[in-house]
Amino acid sequence: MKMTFRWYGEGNDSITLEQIRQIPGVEGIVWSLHHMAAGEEWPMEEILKVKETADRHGFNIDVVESVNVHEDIKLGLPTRDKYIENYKRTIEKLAKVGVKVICYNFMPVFDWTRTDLFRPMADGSTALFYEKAKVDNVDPMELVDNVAKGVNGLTMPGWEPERLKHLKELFKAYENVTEEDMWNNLKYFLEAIIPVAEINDIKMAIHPDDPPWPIFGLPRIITNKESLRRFLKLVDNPYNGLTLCSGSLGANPDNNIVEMVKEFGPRIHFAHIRNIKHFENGDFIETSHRACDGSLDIVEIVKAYHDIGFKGYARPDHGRHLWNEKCRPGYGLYDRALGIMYILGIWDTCEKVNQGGRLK
Ligand code: DNO
Repeated sequence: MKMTFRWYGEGNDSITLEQIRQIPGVEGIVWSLHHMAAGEEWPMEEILKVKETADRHGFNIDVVESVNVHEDIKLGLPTRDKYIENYKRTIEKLAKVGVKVICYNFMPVFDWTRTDLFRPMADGSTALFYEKAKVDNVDPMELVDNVAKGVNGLTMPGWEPERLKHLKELFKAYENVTEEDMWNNLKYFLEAIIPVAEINDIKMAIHPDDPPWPIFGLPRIITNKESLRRFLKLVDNPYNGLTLCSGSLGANPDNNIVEMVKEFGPRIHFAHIRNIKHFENGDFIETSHRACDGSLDIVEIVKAYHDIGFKGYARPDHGRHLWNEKCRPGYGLYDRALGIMYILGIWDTCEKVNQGGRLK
């Protein structure tokens, strides 16, 4: 397992590379050109700039999260071809600086969705929270406004104001789009890009829908084991793979992440590891990574990765906001650093036990 840390870029993150450098085990930063609109071809100079900055601090830039997919591709509009061409050109450019994995998602309109970005927890920290009844009843415009207020002017992937300005039109465009249409549109996209990814030795890794069920009447298709199986068969090629996000898929208590790690192992190119706690009414909150703090057994999940000899990339996913840190929701320094130490603690213990070492 190669440990990474998501970083939003120079001037766009409260955390510095010097700070990340001091977290044990981090080999690379997970990055993107966050100001690029979905569908645009990424400029080589800007890619090179990120590479130089990362090099100076001794990090690899092997994983990009995300190269976003233009809505016309998800909708299957005739205009999709030009955006797919741009996507291919971006893949080629990223290969030139040694990128190995591209994470992306195929969620209509919204990326991840929460109702509360700073929900107070009993210990005085705050965390991302999802209130089911609220999403079931709220006008999506209101939710977008709340998120915009909560982030204090910082960009949030998936919630770009530019794109969400057109929310009404977007909803209209999806009105008659079914799940089967989404599957067809995804297949069309994959058939076009996977051969380019393969030639350029870049593994594509789809991120599951978060939460893994339809919201606001929009179709969502990457939600459980069956859909992951179907996805991998759409284009049955190792370059067509997964970002297995424990917290996204784990929001549905029926999803068993350990089983997924075992079944999809070689096709998992990127592991997002985080815990959440379910409530009976369908709400959930993002807890610390520790197994006993949430509903997911992170010990078993990390052990499953170890058991399959996972060689891919991993990152701690969202963390709580601790010690009054001012940061992007879910992306503070402290709790993600603690998460890494927990994950590596489990990993190192598995290593030692496997080598016949005794735990004294
Ligand atoms: C949330 C993330 C997602 C993820 C994208 C991938 O923090 O897990 O925003 O980066 O969905 O495209």
